[in-house]
Amino acid sequence: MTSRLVVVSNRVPDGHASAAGGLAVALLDALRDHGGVWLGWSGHVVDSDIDAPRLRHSRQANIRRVTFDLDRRTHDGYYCGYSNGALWPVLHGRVDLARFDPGQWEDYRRANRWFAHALMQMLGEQDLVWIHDYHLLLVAQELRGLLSRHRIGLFLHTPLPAPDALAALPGHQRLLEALFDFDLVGLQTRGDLAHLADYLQAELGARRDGDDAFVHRGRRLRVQAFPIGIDAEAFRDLLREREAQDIQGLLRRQYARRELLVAVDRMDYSKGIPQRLQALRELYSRHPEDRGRATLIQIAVPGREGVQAYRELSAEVERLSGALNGDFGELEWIPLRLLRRAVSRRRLAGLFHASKAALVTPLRDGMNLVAKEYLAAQDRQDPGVLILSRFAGAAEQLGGAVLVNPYDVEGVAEAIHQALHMSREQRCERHRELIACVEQHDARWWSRSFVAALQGCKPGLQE
Ligand code: ADQ
Repeated sequence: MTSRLVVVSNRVPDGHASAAGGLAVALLDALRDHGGVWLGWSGHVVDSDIDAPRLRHSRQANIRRVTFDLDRRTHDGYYCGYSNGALWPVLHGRVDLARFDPGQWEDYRRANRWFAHALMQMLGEQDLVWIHDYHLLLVAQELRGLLSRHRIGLFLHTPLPAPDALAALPGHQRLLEALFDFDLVGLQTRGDLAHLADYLQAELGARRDGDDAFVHRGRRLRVQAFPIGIDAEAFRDLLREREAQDIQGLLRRQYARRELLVAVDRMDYSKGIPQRLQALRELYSRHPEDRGRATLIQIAVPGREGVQAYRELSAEVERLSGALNGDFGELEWIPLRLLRRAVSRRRLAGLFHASKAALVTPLRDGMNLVAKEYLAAQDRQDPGVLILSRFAGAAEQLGGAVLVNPYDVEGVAEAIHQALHMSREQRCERHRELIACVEQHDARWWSRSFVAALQGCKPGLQE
């Protein structure tokens, strides 16, 4: 009997693949293969307290969406608080930005319990459960408490820092011990895997069992790296659509005698946007010949505005971009166009295609799908250059990009200069190697590898 796949993530996308980000596309694909369910928060917050969430069901083709609302208290403590105010910064090595409020642990646990209860109402005996990300690290533990013997996997989309940084999280042991209630934990890179292996042994006293498993308190956990990919073909196909062609044509006309640089991120301090703007400033100071030659289009979609660090970042980016344009702009040219909003995937594909280089320079990133999307959207005969942070998970696979240290503004400025002046032959050579990797390790490869590994686990196995 084939098992149904039940995907669980904090949010469930609205189902319009053309508007969704890379993850949604990859998972919708896996769900279509298995005919499954996607469970998560609806995105709505209600003001009165909820005792138990009410599930809403809808269906799209052979995929069932099950969502529920959160009450204000849970949303603030679980989502804004513990998940995004404490866990996200710690996982990205930014302990300095983390806010630890003991009360929020209870909110996090309650929300994870709600997810587990919702799951138990719908799971069939053979179903595979695939949990996503740092918001839901306790769901397997809660499910086991409800006597679930399902195969339960977790994929962590963020990086996993060295044991010392993880240990800065108050109560880290109780959080990370709960990983042993999963059967499989998937991480983005081999580097993350090494950090987790060190943590499990040094901080929890877990015992290694073979190449890719650990045993602790009678439970066996498999840990493996599954670098997430994109649907490269589908992304390239967007270029044939009207909206993509219109924006390409418009940009080509507007920038006929200039080059475009592009950067696309969520407005998040892990993405290194202020450092990138400083590097651009450095470029124009060091290389006056590049002034008037290249404009950066920086698209940054705001989010998590309930968290103070995000409001501060937004203000800083605004200030730096104003200063850059004020100090270097000319009547007929500005160095930077900042757009603080989401852009449709078709327009993104057109923008990537028209750009001479992409600046993907996060300070730390689990993978970074923009790097892969940029490569997929290039003209193979005349491709642009990917400038990639060595601290993005993608750098482990895409070593042929122009790799930079995002903290080194002089180094990034030189890399942009190099990209602007790179010969077509060099660009083609680099792109050939990079796109081969993106196409081989695509979204389908990622989800199928994870699901196959999960299917291979013996559920609830005791030592
Ligand atoms: P994110 O931090 O959101 O994801 P990323 O990997 O870049 O980062 O994926 C973002 C997706 O959203 C991409 O498909 C991108 O095109 C799209 N996107 C981003 N900004 C946009 C904008 N302004 N307008 C329109 N679309 C936009 C988390 C982890 C990453 C990891 C992914 C997947 O933080 O490290 O790569 O999950 O595992």
